[in-house]
Amino acid sequence: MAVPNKLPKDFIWGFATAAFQIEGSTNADGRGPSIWDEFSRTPGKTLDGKSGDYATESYKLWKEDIALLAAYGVRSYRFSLSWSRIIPLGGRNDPVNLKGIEFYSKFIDELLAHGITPFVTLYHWDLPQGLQDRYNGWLGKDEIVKDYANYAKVCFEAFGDRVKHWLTINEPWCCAILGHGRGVFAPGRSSDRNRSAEGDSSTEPWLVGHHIILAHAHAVKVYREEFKPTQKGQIGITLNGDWALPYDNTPENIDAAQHALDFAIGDYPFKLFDPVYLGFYPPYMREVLGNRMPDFTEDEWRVVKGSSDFYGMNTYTTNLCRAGGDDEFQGNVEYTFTRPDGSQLGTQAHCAWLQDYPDGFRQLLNYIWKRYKLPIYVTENGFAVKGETDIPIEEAVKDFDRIHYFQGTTKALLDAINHDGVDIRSYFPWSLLDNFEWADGYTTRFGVTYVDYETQTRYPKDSARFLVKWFNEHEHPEVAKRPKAKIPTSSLHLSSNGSVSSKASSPTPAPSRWGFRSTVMKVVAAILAFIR
Ligand code: PNW
Repeated sequence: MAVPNKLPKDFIWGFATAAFQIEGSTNADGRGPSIWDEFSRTPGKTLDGKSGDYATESYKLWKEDIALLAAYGVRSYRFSLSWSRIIPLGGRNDPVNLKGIEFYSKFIDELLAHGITPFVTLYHWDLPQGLQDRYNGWLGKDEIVKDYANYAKVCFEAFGDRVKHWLTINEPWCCAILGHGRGVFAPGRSSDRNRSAEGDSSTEPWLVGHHIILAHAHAVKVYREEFKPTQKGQIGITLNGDWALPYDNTPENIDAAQHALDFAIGDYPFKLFDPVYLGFYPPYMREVLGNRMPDFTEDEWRVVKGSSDFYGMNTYTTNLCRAGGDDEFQGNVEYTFTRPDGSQLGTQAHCAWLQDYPDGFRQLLNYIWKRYKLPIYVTENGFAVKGETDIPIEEAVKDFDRIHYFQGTTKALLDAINHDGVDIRSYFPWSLLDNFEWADGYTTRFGVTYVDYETQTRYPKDSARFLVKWFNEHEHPEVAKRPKAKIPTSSLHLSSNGSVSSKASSPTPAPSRWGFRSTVMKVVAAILAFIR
């Protein structure tokens, strides 16, 4: 029998974003500050010196964003809630901000009105500054676990009647290692005194990771005990992890790849998240970390083990691994994309850590499925085209390298499902929009939609068209077909109120609206006419 080339019936796909990367409006409607507000405003912390104060202005342009999602015909949208919009100071005894609840409530209703399933991340790195000031945020074990569980409960109460897909925490590795080890992400703590006045990179990342596991597990406990019986949703954590290949066939590098994998799932040395899935910390971790290694009490283990309904996977690339180096955060393995013969593993992205290698994606899916035996939700996967910021918009939207990346990953996804029998439930390319790429500021673009930050106009890239078409062709035959929507060539937001319109100094003259030929297309036509 021929292997089917369609997705399973309940498969969901859509695009992903995170609150701090898109919302802007950091002072609106009672929002409290988050650790990324302060960090991104501090000179030297982002590559272009820019903060998240405007981002893609999605707090103001949320209806336009949803209209764009609807035009793409997505089934689902993965977005995150800003904790400090909902509880401005963050703590369990601090007031809840009804305006924050109202904003996300309207947002969810609008998604549902368009037939788009909300897929909600509770925490995507924007900790309320109030909690950082009060007890050092994720380092304050007892407090943060209780405050996070309370915040989660507020969200289940407010939105759980309509939200059936919850992610507790996005990529804890980044909070722990990048935020408290290397010091390049908020709150920027590190032993490196050139970077940070406070911090201990040898202990804090491990404590933060440990506390995140506990906070996640307690939120899941609240959900399962108090909400799941009536709300009937799914809840889990989402981890970053990339595939690892040996640099060459020497035994030590074959071992290194295995070590990197052992270390790197969740991109965490020593599989730090095995407690969640398997109920133990690998002994090797204790061996290496000695008395720096935190542990759970018996009561805590009971809450932690089995605390994810699924495996949430964010994955971008594959690393060639060589034994050696002294980077403990990488498990003392060196990563490269250059093969021994000097050739590259794949196409280089704008950011140094990413090359295109779709076979690694398929292998990782198989590895995770065999190891954890839980359904996999792919919650992020994407590519930043090199130099996309430095070229005119009309060239940037022809994002061939990103299309190539998604051609590979969509095929790998389908093969993993249909040939290999891996239970995969979702695929969310990162990202709906170019956006605030953390320490890179706005210099790195991951969007399938180009954002002109001067005007906040959104221009669908060719990769968006590729993905929309691919999913149309590969959805299960029994999934109700949507009326064919026309993807707009661009969307200039209605120049309504506030700082958006006042700061917009548009290089594109006439506001082009959906259904009209956009300025870009006119420019392209003019260039073509000129060439001919
Ligand atoms: C993820 N690395 O972050 C995040 O979940 C997104 O918010 C982000 O925009 C996206 O991937 C693209 O970077 C990562 O250094 C940040 O390997 C850094 C790394 C990996 C993922």
